[in-house]
Amino acid sequence: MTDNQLSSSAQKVQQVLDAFGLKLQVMEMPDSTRTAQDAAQAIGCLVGQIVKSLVFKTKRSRRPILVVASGQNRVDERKLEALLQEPLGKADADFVRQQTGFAIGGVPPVGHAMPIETFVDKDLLQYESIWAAAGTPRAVFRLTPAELVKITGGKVVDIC
Ligand code: 5CA
Repeated sequence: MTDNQLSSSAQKVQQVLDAFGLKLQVMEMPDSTRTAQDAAQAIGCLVGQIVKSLVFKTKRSRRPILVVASGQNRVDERKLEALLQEPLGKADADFVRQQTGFAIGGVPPVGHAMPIETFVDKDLLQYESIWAAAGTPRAVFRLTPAELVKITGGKVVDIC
């Protein structure tokens, strides 16, 4: 299914999606999908239907934590700390790149350099379909909330 000419980062994500056997198709858009707002505009969907992939870093163990959140929501770090039972430090752009293998603006919910403990914002579950980044600031793919939960192995939580 790696048919259309995807950039190498987007191809990597397509291969990971193919491995799940879910027929999910990465698309590279003519316009930027760097932010949730950009992506919603480029796709023609609600901002809430965009899956933001936000990387956090635990303060003591310095582990990466991925939160996939609805594009209109702000993650409440206090709630995340309560779930983790650990304070959060700051994840800078280098940490995100190092842990996921992707640059901010294109971080996909799956296919990271190493598996990352993941939480799924429950607000995403209200939509029939949602859109996530696929490795670059122009690449996205459409999926259902159930598929997102499945491929991330994430825990659905109230985190906003
Ligand atoms: N492609 C779109 C959605 S399809 C996308 O990736 N959106 S995003 O929201 O998941 O990615 C941008 C996010 O990266 C921002 O919401 C912000 O939380 C985070 N971010 C932006 N700049 C920095 C930075 N300098 N350090 C750490 N995180 C950052």
